[in-house]
Amino acid sequence: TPLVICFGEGLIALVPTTAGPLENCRSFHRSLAGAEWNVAIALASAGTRAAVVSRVGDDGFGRFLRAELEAHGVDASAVVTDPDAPTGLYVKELEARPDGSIDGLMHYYRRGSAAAALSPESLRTPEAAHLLADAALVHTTGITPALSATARAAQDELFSSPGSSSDPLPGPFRVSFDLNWRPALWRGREEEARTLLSDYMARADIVQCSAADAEDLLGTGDPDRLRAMFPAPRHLVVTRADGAVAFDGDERAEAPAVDAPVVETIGAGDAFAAGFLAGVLAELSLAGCLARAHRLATRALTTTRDHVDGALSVR
Ligand code: KDG
Repeated sequence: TPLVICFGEGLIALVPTTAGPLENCRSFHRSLAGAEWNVAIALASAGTRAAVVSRVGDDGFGRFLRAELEAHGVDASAVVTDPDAPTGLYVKELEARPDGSIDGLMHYYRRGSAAAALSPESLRTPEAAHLLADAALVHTTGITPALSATARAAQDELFSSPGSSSDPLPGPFRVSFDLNWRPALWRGREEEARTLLSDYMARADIVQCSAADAEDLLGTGDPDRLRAMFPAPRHLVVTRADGAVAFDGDERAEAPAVDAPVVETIGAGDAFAAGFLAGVLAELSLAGCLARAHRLATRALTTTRDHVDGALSVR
């Protein structure tokens, strides 16, 4: 069965048990986060072979993250432990809106993290090279190149044709890219982000993005306009609150969002992305890929965090 490698930072999420300013929050729920790690776990849970190439600190958080991958059947052999740099984390600040819903603000504590030291060498450790040689697909996002210049250099290599390098990566593999626009990681570098992330979108084989992220970064969230801007990727998926539109070459499919009682929105976008990839690898029809994506997203939305102890509890 095909192997998917997910390349990016695993994080610890600390989510307060009560809403309100952080200065008033005494207790926090700890879980696994990181878009690419969520995708790996959702893939493995859906029966697709998945591995993560990444770095964690030599600390309790890093050991927890690695153990979570292993507990969910994700290959963690290419997750390097950095003896010096810490595992990155984010803290969520919850605000109760007047209508009773909860809004969350993310505070990142990840500069100088172990994963910020991801680099082209990270793709060439014996473990990573072994996995890349076996990979059908490498999945990454717009978050990874924001981490550092070296992480970006590694990501650039995944998107460049093997012939263009004197030290090519093992392959061939297809590349999957989920835009995951995080303005907080690109402050003051928005133009650079726009150029770089559009370039990744143009070069990937499978591209996924939310309409809101595309609108904010590229000026449009309209699926047909985005398809006109990015005709090259075989698959392009644009998600909206009310449903998703997917393209496979000239084919177009649309599926309304599944109506489900929402218990937890955390990680639903990543579960959706994983479901679509699993569908593509299983060679389902385009409508079938969207159905699988919605199925995994719905499972994430309707499962409480405690049931999965963070497995899908991200965003
Ligand atoms: O997609 C969920 C991510 O936003 C979350 O896991 C945190 O990876 C993360 C990030 O860098 O924002």
